[in-house]
Amino acid sequence: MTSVWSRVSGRTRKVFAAGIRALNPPLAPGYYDELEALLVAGDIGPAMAERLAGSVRARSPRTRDEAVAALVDAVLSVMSKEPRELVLYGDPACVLFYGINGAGKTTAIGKLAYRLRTQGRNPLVVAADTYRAAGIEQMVAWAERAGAASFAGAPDGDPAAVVFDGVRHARRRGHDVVLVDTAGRLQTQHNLLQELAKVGRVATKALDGGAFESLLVLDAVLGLSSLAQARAFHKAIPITGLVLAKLDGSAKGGAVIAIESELDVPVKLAGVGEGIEDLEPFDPEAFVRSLFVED
Ligand SMILES: Nc1nc2c(ncn2[C@@H]2O[C@H](COP(=O)(O)OP(=O)(O)OP(=O)(O)O)[C@@H](O)[C@H]2O)c(=O)[nH]1
Ligand SMILES: [Mg+2]
Repeated sequence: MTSVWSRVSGRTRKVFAAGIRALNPPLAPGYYDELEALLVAGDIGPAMAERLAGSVRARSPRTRDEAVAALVDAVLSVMSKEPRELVLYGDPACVLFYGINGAGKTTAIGKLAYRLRTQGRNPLVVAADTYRAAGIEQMVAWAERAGAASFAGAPDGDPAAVVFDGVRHARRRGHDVVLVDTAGRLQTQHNLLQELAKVGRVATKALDGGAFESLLVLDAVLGLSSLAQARAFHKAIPITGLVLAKLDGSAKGGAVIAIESELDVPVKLAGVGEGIEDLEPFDPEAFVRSLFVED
C-alpha cells in the first residue's frame, strides 16, 4: 500500500524517483554532477544539492540502492532535530498562524480544529483576519465545518486586540486551545510584519507570559522562494514551526529540506488536500523516503 506521503508528494516524487532511476550507477563518471542537477531540479537549491551530493560521494556507494540509502541519510541529517509535536499546554494553549496571502492559513486552522475535536479537545477558533470581512467569514465557516466554536473580531479592528479578547473569551468558556487566524501579509510589507510582531507580544501577555505555537504557513507550490519569506517572518516573530500547505499539488516539495536546514525550524504539519481531514503531522523520514525510494 502506498503511504500518504508517496501520494501527497507525488509531483515532487516524480522529479526525484524517476530521475534517480535514470542516473548512471554511482561508479560511472559524472554521477555526482547528475545527482546534484537532479536535486536542483527538485528545488532543493544549489548549495544544499552540492552538500548532499558530496555526502553521498563521501560514502562511496557501489550500487544505486546504496547511493539512495546514503542520500536519504544525508537529507535526514540536515533536517531540523527540533520536536515536531505541537506544544499544546497552557490555559489555554495557543497556536498563531501567519503567512503570505493565500498560503493556506485558514484551511489549515479548519483542519486542525477538526483534528483536535476528534482528539477530544475543545478548540476556539479566533478569526483575527480583520482586513477582509470575507476573511473572517471563511474562518468562521471552517470552524463550523470542524464543529468548533469561533470568536470573530470586528472588520477593521486591531488584530492584537482580537487575540487578547479571544484568549479571555476562551478562558471564560473553558476552551483548552485557541487557534488564531491572521490576515495574509507579504514578507516585504514591513508595517504588517510589525503588526504581526505586536500580535505575538499581545498573545504572550494574554497568556500571562506563557509560550505559544507560532506557525508560519508556507505554500509548498512556491518551493524555494519561500525561503526569503521564512527569513523575513522569522526576524519579525520567532517561528516555532512550519505548516507546509498544498504539498499534494507541489512539484517543489524538495525545498522544505533547504528551508528547514537553514532556519532549523521543523515542519510540524502538512496540508495534503482540500478536505477537512487532509492535514498530517509531518513525518520527515516517511516524506524523504517517499521522495527518493521507490515502493
Ligand atoms: N490542494 C490543496 N489545496 C489547499 C491546501 N490548503 C489550502 N488549499 C487551498 O488554497 C486556497 C487558499 O487557502 P486559504 O486557507 O484560504 O489561504 P489563506 O492563507 O487563509 O489565504 P488569505 O486569508 O487570503 O491570506 C484555497 O483554495 C484552499 O482550498 C492543501 O493542503 N491542498
Ligand atoms: Mg485566510
